[in-house]
Amino acid sequence: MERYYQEEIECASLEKIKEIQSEKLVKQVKHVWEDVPYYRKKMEAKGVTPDDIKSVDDLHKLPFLSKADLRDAYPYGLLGTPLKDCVRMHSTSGTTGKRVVAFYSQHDIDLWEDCCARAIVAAGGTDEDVIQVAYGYGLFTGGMGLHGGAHKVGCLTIPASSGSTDRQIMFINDLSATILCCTPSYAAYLSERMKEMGYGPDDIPLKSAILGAEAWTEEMRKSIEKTMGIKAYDIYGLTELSGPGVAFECSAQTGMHINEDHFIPEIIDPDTEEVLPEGSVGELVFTAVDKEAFPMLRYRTRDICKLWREKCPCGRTHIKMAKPMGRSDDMLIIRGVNVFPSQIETVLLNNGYAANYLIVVDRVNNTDTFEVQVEMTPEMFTDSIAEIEAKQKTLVEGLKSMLGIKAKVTLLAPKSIARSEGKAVRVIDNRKLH
Ligand code: DLL
Repeated sequence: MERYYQEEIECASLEKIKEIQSEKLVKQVKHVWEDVPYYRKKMEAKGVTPDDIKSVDDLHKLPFLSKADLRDAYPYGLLGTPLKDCVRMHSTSGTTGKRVVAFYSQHDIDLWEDCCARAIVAAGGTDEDVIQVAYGYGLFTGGMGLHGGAHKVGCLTIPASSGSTDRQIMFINDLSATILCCTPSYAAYLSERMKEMGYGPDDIPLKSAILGAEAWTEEMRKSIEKTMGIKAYDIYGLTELSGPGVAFECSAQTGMHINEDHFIPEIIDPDTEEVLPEGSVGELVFTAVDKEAFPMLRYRTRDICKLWREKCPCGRTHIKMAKPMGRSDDMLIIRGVNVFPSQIETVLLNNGYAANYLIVVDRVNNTDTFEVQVEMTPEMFTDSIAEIEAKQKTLVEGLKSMLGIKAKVTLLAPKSIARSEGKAVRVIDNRKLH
């Protein structure tokens, strides 16, 4: 039987959701107009006042916020409450060096933890579970966010933080951890280590994992699920909006439900800023309608995504988002062609490689060079030049048919690319185009 953390709202009718969104939006717009002079100025420049916002249908009238605004207003210019009412901050890297700093009141922490608790329950979590949080604790939101959610659900929480892989594996086994929370690349690494140590899927006590903070493919999910004998759920979020838990996957594993009673999503054309109809691919924009201390309205995430509504077998009614397909700002344009790292990963995994790869882009004599370095798995490792060349050729062809451009492929020995304990670095762009 499907369980929910907050059933009434998670399964509310569309009509009810719109009513809640409208009521909260009207209140939130008044709040920023009165308390955030930076945003009020933006509204005035666009000729909008709180009187123009009567329901969620008026959302498009409001100005956007972007990372550039966070930089301009750094550090306190977007605060919605006096600093003395804030109880926490988190931070992440910004676009040009300045870090993004986000602030939380106790109310904001509470809502954020509720969102994470919804995700944990959707992944099968109850107060009987032992949850190992292997996202980084500290300025990054992953650790503290899932930690707070786990407490709300009543799980025994292991605040492992990231790193110390052998210790992670010891706790998973000795304390019979049933739910693992970390980045998908770290989950892949943990699963690889456990396999090497001789653990088969049936020896590992874990039943599920809640993985997010970076892009990962279906192929990577299947491989993690198989190696550890678990179900792996996606979770999405960003620091500016709170952290993990903006959206999460349910047992259907077909897109993530957005917690739309707190975050109203839109999809826009990143160039024209025009709002696109449901189902279109474009940039994801969120309006946080409950946040007091750091009230983000129409925040441009730069994540390229798609939204749709469907009758989900899990019973939740909230709108779904696809796995982000890349970012409108870190999408690579190589020889004029748009390239998403996830496309490359798909080709590699479909050809039996693990997600241990680097994309290296440079510009020589005014022409882009494009190299994909990937590790051979221990099973396929060989030092026969002929065999290596044949394998490289297969990948070059696979990438060509996926992307339409030719890449140089370099096969590396197993374990030659440094493993990440947090978000993996997959792209090295030496072109310095910005
Ligand atoms: O990564 C929050 C988080 C922590 C989410 C733990 C999930 C789990 P930031 O460091 O601010 O916050 O990075 C936010 O990461 O705009 C996306 O580009 C990317 N991202 C987050 N979750 C996913 C995901 C956290 N499930 C940025 N799939 C976002 C793909 C993701 N990309």
